[in-house]
Amino acid sequence: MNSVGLSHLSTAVRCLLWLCRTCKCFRALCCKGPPPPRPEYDLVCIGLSGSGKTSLLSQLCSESPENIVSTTGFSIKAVPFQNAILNVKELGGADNIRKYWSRYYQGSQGVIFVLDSASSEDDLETARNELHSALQHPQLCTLPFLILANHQDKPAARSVQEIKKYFELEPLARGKRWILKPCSLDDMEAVKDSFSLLINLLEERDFEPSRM
Ligand SMILES: Nc1nc2c(ncn2[C@@H]2O[C@H](COP(=O)(O)OP(=O)(O)O)[C@@H](O)[C@H]2O)c(=O)[nH]1
Ligand SMILES: [Mg+2]
Repeated sequence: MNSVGLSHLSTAVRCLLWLCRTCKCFRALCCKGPPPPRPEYDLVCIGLSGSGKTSLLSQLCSESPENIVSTTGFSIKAVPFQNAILNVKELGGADNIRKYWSRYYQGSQGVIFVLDSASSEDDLETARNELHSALQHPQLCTLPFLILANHQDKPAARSVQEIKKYFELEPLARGKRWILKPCSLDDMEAVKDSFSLLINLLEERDFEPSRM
């Protein structure tokens, strides 16, 4: 390149730099940086053994269903969504583990409670008692809750209205932010929609004056 070409090039570069410095729109187009990081939220996922916690979370992480084993202690998964990453701590739901759940609540920003809508009356009652304890626990009672009435594909599954009534959610959870949704492993799009609603609730908390 000759000296005239070089001088034109340097003028063009200087013009570009000036435009970037002075014009916001031009800067937005020309100096596009990486997208802003997605917010992360720490959630706790509880529910009796067999309710489907690991299966649902694994599907959301696109993990192979063959690798699912019963959760004896707890496990943590980073579940990616378009507008947020949810760091979900799943607590094992066996009888001898549930009494330790509350030791793992600290730092949670939201709760996912999974129940088997087709379970026996006894198990449904146990699930109701556990959900009531969680909704009233000092470390969880102010957090948004997503309650997933799972196993809806089974003929014996109770409807979401039956579960709402049986779990006495209306009086207990009045004034709290909670979402109750029917779901099954067969319809992961519906599960993702339910998680999007939970993310909306978590985002709302970010803008609450008390947290600013
Ligand atoms: N039919 C049916 N089976 C499910 C559903 N969700 C989970 N399961 C099955 O229930 C069993 C227990 O699931 P798992 O995810 O280990 O439950 P967890 O103990 O709550 O983690 C597995 O065999 C799953 O395949 C569902 O929506 N419908
Ligand atoms: Mg599990």
